[in-house]
Amino acid sequence: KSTEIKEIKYGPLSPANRTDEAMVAFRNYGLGQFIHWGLYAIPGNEWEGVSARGGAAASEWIRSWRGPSAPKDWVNTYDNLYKQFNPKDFDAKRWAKQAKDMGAKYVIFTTKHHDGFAMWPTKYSPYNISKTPYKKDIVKEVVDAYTAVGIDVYLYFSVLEWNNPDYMGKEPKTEEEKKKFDKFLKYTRNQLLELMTNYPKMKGFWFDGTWDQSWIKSYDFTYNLEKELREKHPGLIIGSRFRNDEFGKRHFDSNGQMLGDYEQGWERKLPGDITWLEGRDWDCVMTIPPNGWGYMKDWSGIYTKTTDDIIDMLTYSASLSGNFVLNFGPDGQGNMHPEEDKIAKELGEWMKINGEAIYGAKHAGMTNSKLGYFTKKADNLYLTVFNRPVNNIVRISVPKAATEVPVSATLLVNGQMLEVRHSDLGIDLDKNTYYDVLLPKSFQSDRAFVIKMKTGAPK
Ligand code: FHN
Repeated sequence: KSTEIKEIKYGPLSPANRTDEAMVAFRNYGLGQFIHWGLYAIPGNEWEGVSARGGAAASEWIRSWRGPSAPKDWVNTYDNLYKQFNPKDFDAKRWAKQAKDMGAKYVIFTTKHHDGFAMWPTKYSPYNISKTPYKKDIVKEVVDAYTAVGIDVYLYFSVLEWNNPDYMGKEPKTEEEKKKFDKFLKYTRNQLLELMTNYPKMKGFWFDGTWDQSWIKSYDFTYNLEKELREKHPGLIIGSRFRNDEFGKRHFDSNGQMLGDYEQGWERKLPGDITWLEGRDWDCVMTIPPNGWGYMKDWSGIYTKTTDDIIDMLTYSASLSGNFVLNFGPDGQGNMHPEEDKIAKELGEWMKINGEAIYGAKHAGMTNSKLGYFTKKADNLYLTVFNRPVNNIVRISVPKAATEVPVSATLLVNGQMLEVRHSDLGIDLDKNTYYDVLLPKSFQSDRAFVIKMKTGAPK
């Protein structure tokens, strides 16, 4: 890895680790909700009884369904779905209440996915919600309903558009191609400015579909566009997926500096450890099925994550100072999948009791525990226990030289004081010493539970 620092003209446009109010709020969210909703919710990953599984990458990619199973004239059928989009059960207030009860502090909503269909009445394309039987501005309904319950709204925006004749994935070469793509870039800028103007309460963008050469080579345009967006919406938060430097480096520029306010690379995956972090902000976005962000009618035959899986990933993310964003894919009528309703309810019940160990909590810098994950907030140290020791002794490993050690402990769920003892095992080979928190046998829990500790100087 060369250590030579490159001269970069199109590097970061915002300081690392911003300390303004908007960014501090982002840093402390802990839990978010992603919603993928659009025309792809109508087919729900199948058509006339034929599953698109195997023929299309994922539910919201169903327009790209190819191969022997794909229905005849499928793309044309898909592009005309807007004529039947009329979600009779859609109620943004109901979604917002569910998210509030789940404990989400922010929501990321798909204003436009790769199919180019706009969920708001954009002036810049006829392919939008106003042309459907539903007619009304869904983005406005979502922004207003979620903001009203105190959940910050971020707008997902796909740059690439499969249906747009001016879009091309490859780098424009001929004069005609350059003219077309310039028109597309202007259209993109217009839509982004329109979204910020129409929905001034939005807090940021979650960009996607920025991996093609046409966009990557437009680094001068994207640099100036990001600058303009930030100037016109003070405090705006933009992730690392929006643009790249002049050497084509995405997420992090050629000197390893993050290109955006938070790292957006953790999609359906989580960092192995803290080393990559170096104080950066990040979010992990996660589907409940293995893949598939939009609605899927059929969840059979695949592993779909349980509430306990979600709690594990959420707590793990917080233990590495990141936000965890759980995805929901409502159906064509505006209802969440029953499994999503169930998980939202159960997760909310857990967060009501244990959210203190997540919201605003960060990496604790403790020696990893095999029992669960540490988070830290002010002088509180939390251990969320997933693997309860059979002897009820929660042994915490602390470097012998540590100046801060656990000095008292309670169960977060009921405030019960727990005995803490220093068990110096005298193992000379081991630079650590141990503090044991003793769990009462009488305490039982069918989900992960949190031990809240105060730390102080060793006695
Ligand atoms: O292609 C999209 C996909 O449909 C989905 O929107 C995810 C969510 O972050 N992003 C892209 C895949 O990386």
